[in-house]
Amino acid sequence: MSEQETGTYAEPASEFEGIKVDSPLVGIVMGSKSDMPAMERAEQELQERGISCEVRVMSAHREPDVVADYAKNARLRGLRVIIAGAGLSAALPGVVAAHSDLPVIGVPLTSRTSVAGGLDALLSIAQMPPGVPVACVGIDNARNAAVLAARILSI
Ligand code: RP5
Repeated sequence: MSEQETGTYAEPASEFEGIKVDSPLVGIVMGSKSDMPAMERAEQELQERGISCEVRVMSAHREPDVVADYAKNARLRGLRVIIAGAGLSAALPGVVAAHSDLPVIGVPLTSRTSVAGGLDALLSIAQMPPGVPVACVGIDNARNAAVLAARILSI
């Protein structure tokens, strides 16, 4: 007999058990663990605004397949904006944008061997080819990436 016929219905709570309702809206990714101190400012800003986010370390050069999978699945997983920080030849934001149509905000970072105070990363992120845009905030300004993400989300 069907639920309708017996008049007994499954508890809605148990039906939805395991479905995460507060899945992250913003993905924060960075090319190396060494980028964490700078990128934590983006996480902090989003948390203060009550915007759910996730933080991952993945390198466009060292783990290209991981980055491609993450970017390809991002929209399906409920992400709406991706913040990507990297230093040196900062390919991460551009590679994420190549594999996803979500808005990508790049954060150029300084690192131990940066050239011209991070200008290497700034140009790597900003100089994307036509049709594959990446927004670019100031050097080491991960907080602004979070503020921009909030504006994109209108939250
Ligand atoms: C970039 O190289 C990373 O984003 C980082 O800023 C820089 C140095 O990385 P590590 O050598 O510290 O891992 O890919």
